[in-house]
Amino acid sequence: MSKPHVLITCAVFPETIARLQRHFEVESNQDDAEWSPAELIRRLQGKQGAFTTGSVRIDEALLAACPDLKICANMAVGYNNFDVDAMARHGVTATNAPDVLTETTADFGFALLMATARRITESEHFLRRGEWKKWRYDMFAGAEIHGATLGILGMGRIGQGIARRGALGFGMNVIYHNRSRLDPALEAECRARYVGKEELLKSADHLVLVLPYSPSSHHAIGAAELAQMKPTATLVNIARGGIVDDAALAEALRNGTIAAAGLDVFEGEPTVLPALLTVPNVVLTPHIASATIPTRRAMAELAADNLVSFFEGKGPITPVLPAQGATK
Ligand code: 8YV
Repeated sequence: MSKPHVLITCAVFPETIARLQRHFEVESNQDDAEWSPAELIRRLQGKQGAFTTGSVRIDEALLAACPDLKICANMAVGYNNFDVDAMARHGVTATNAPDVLTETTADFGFALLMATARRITESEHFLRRGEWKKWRYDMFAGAEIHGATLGILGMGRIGQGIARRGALGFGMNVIYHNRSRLDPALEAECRARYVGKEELLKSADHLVLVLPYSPSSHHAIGAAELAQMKPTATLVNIARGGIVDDAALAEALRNGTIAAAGLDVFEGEPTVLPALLTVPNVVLTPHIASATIPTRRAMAELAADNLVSFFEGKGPITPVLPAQGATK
């Protein structure tokens, strides 16, 4: 029996390719070439499976042009690069990579919060520029972390991980807002109190965004929301670009509406709004929240496991709704 054909759309661990080659005819992209939508469609001809990342868009036009495709396995927990309704219509299964990155990503969210609140990169740049001439009582004075109020918008697994770190590690008062409230036992375990969005914005000393991107979360934090925050507050976005209105944020950072921001994700990334590059009170990282080798390995392995399980007829391991179980 001939093996299914799979396209790996990005550079991955050599062992991931080797594993997939045991099961499939594989075309890979170890040069990490930037493929246009037309090039991606061309390469997907005759392929039944695709190994994707969060930057590979799977939409109606692509699906209509790739009739052989049966499954796309994302090496990411977020899947806003998938038009899941279109995938369901075309009978293409979508899978993501949840759980394996939760703690690593929560660690990074906390690291970014601390770097932002304690002005770590801003002060490092000052030092590297040779501007450190003497000690001063208020030099790079930042915001307290321990005992402060930590606000979390989006209380899924990663949000819960951040809540635990804040409450248990730093004695923070944790408040959160989410589409739905956690059950009381989980709330108690995370030591987090549910509040409305307005109270979250007004009360948080540090606000961390961990909600998925969807049309309804587009610009969930814009000029109006930033204006409700404390002028001493920090904002951290490890969720998705587009949840924050980056132009409004650059303006808010410049005029002191809020004190500082830490951003791992951007609207239109990898392009970053030039206005953000010139404000000093923002820590910028290139979408690396899940970037540790063990975690990236686990993400790649789960994406590969999904492809193997699917083509062995056992079904996808971590399907994404609403295309759950949809097969061709
Ligand atoms: C990925 C992420 O690195 O999992 C996610 O949703 O944002 C990151 O962990 C990125 O999406 C590449 O696939």
